[in-house]
Amino acid sequence: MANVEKTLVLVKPDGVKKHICGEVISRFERKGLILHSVKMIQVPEELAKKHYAEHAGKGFFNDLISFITSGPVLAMVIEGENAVAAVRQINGATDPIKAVPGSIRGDFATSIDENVVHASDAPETAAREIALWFPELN
Ligand code: FUP
Repeated sequence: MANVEKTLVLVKPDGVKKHICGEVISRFERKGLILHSVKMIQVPEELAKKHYAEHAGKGFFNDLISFITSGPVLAMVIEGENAVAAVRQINGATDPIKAVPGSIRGDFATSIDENVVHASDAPETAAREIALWFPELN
């Protein structure tokens, strides 16, 4: 297998409340990706701010932090060939209204501020985010 990658995926509080964690995991597994590590976490504010550091100072930053800390999150490391791009394709576009039906966001969300899932956007981001959410793997 060429280009095996790991990527960080979160089922955000809205996804956990909708009881679709299993559905989300199924979609990755169906694609042939592997569930490498998984945990439920009540996100500390400090972790949330580090995770979303690239958005610090933007108008929606405070709402982003409030939302991700509002309830339990399912954090996982997904592994497989081209995992970063494959997971983002399965998740669909950031804005659920632009996400195609059949993608997670296209099927389960209507609003950009509650869009069910997060996934790393590049291999370098994945390395940073995995170290942040799963320090025990280092
Ligand atoms: P993504 O790479 O798909 O996770 O999306 P971004 O890094 O661009 O945005 C991170 C999160 O910020 C998104 F999941 C939703 C939220 N967001 C807003 O709430 N409003 C915006 O205008 C843009 C992003």
